[in-house]
Amino acid sequence: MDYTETSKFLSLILRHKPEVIGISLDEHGWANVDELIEGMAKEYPIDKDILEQIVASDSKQRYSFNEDKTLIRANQGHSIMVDVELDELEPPEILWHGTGEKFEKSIDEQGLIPKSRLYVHLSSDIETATKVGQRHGKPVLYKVLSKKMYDDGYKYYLSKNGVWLTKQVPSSYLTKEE
Ligand code: HQG
Repeated sequence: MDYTETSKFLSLILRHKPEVIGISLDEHGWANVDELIEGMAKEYPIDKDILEQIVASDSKQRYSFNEDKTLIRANQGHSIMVDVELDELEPPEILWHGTGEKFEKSIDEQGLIPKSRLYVHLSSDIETATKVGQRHGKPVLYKVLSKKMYDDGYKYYLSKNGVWLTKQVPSSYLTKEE
């Protein structure tokens, strides 16, 4: 069974719109597993075993359970104000951001901003950044001077599933890979 559509819906609920199924997330982004399954029942009927299977097999490890598996949350990517207790860390020298050509002019002027999400998403490898960029059309790659930013006082976070996050990247820390 292919649960791609179910997983996309799960992302919508746990990152953006829990109200769609009449549930809410707590301040740390957790949803109650029983409430979630009940709320999803009409459109995407699943049980706890299937949910566990989706979480375990997710290609980007987008979700986590708490210890006793009564709560679930997305590891990153939120647009709603939750604190998923991200690890604040020193980033590598360089990180990558993939975007679409249509955003290039605006990014060159304003730098990277989170738009609808809480953070700007950065990758440690070019391949991942390219894939992220392709979601927006013809991909454009930016190299981010992350260590220099960090040394200048900007905070960096690493999500549980390995995505680097920061609040913004001023254009002075960006170069384009032609
Ligand atoms: C762009 C996926 C104009 C930014 C991926 C991006 C990622 C600007 C778009 C995660 C801008 C926002 C996030 C500016 C930034 N002017 N455009 N100043 N600054 N942008 O989807 O990074 O599969 O919110 O470049 O793997 O594409 O969902 O962010 O193109 O980790 O788990 O505004 O989503 O993960 O788009 O993707 P998004 P993103 P999942």
